[in-house]
Amino acid sequence: MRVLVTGGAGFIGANFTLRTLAARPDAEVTVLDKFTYAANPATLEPVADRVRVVRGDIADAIVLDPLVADADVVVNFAAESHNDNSLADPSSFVQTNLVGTYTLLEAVRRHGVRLHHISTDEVYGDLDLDDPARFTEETAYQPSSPYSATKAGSDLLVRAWVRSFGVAATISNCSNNYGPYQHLEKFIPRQITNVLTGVRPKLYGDGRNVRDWIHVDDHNDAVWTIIDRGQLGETYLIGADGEVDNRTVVESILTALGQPSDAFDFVTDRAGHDRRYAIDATRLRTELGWTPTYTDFASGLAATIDWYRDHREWWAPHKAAVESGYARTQQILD
Ligand code: NAD
Ligand code: TDX
Repeated sequence: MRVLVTGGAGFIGANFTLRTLAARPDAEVTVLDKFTYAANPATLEPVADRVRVVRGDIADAIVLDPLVADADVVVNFAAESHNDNSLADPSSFVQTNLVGTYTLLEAVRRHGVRLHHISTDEVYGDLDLDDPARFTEETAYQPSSPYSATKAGSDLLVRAWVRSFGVAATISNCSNNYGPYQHLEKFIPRQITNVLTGVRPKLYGDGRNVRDWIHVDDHNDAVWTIIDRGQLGETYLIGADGEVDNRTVVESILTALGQPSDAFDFVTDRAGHDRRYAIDATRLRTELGWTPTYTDFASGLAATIDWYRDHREWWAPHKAAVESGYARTQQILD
């Protein structure tokens, strides 16, 4: 099978590429990636002889067209992905997440190629901490940030192209991923590498916001399950029952790295900060038979801490720039 992985040099797409090469000897993988600040070229270097890597933009139809024509399936991970950046400047989010997805849809439509579109649970907005509800495929879209609004729009474009033009597509909306090769701007790698470099972890707001954590390998196994057995035109939620509040995550990282569990700072809260996300993945489990491997967040987090401790060469050159960017907008609160 010829697989085109857009955004395949970023966190989830690169893990998908590495896992596909390891588990699917029949797969021929091409990565199309713009190599924005979020891509780390070091991630795919060890497999450079087994993957064709093209530097290009999903919003550029001329680059995209021959790659799509040559594929059996396109898996679209390419996106601007960080909420904080979308608050500072939404323009690249509109361009890549909306115009890019539109350009990709037109290419798969032209060539009759199957698409799987990767999306997020943030399209559903947020839940109160004491609300027993979780998101399902039927929950109404109510995105809060420029990032989640553009992801919601991209999902709606995919649905319209399915209905109006018969494009063969599926969509998945996944909860927060963690694991190796995640950019240092994101919560878990930021705090692990803070502690490893002698900087105190930084919690937004009161630290009680809840995220529903899933290991990136479980997300990517679910994506292959949907490509193999999902119904065309359908949406599947992906989650592994991993709800934890941010303060607990930071305390666990500090303890695992031998620091006092209260050695963190509270900083300026994120504007419009979603309170809680929670996924009900019953449909994926019962209809398609997917189950996660990492059912214990604590052990998945421990493995991730070990990975960052053992792979300083992957992240250390980028750490100072990420922290100085945050220092411009965030103040430590008393
Ligand atoms: P990431 O920021 O680590 O990687 C995104 C990749 O896309 C980068 O390699 C970047 O260079 C590339 N890219 C950006 N604009 C591009 C363009 N115009 N053309 C081609 N490539 C482009 O993001 P991630 O965390 O790996 O997220 C991947 C996908 O998964 C995104 O669609 C995101 O919305 C979705 N998602 C992420 C999470 C999460 O927890 N990280 C959860 C659910 C869904
Ligand atoms: O330094 C920090 N301190 C902090 O308290 C950072 C970077 C984050 N946070 C909080 C904000 C969130 O409540 O931690 C939580 C997680 O933050 P992010 O890593 O920025 O993730 P989130 O905003 O939840 O979005 C992520 O999951 C859904 C991904 O970045 C999205 O791409 C995905 O769609």
